Amino acid sequence: MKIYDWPTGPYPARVRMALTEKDMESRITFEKVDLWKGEHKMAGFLKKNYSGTLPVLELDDGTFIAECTAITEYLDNLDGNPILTGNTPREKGEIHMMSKRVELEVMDAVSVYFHHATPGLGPDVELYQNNEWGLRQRDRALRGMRYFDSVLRERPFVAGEKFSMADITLVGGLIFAAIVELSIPEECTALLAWHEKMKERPSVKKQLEIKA
Ligand code: GTS
Repeated sequence: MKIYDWPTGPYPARVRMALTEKDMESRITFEKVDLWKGEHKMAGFLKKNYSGTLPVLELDDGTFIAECTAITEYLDNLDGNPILTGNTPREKGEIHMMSKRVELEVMDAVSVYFHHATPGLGPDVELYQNNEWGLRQRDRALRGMRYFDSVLRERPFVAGEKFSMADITLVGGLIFAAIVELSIPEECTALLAWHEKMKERPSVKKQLEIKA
């Protein structure tokens, strides 16, 4: 299998961390797509993923799977041991819900802030920017961090008692927040403590060691 990605990118990081957690990296080859050159918006790449985003997984039969949630769900189920996306219907439902909530309230919000209220990927790639929308999403991301702080006051991991894809998604969101210099508010002590604990995991450590 092949993954088209940008190694330090926060979204591709979710897939890379999941692969490390599952010890599956040896089954994948990686091909870099240069975001700064806008290669992800060029016709050849858009045939692989209509949305023009990374990462994209290419299966050996030529099938393309885009969207981190779909890619990680596919990979997690491949070995018949879905430790990251849940074993029971209830676990699956809760993990999916919390992971989606992290996307909506933190990760995608930070992404909109980056693309709209900062120079983003530069004028050749950012063809439309709406500063006000970007700033609103920055504030949404900060509210999201406060929400996840309240969640983590009640339980050890984002979706409950076990580490899951929802934790990986929040780590990805916070990687993006650090890139745009959006700090976790200091009163979010549970979120900060959880983040420190996550940084000790080999999968997260490995991702954070990748140099741009
Ligand atoms: N919903 C998509 C997913 O979950 O896969 C979003 C993917 C996404 O936004 N990826 C970023 C991208 O392609 C990659 S990175 O910023 O994390 O490196 N951004 C480029 C763009 O122009 O949106």
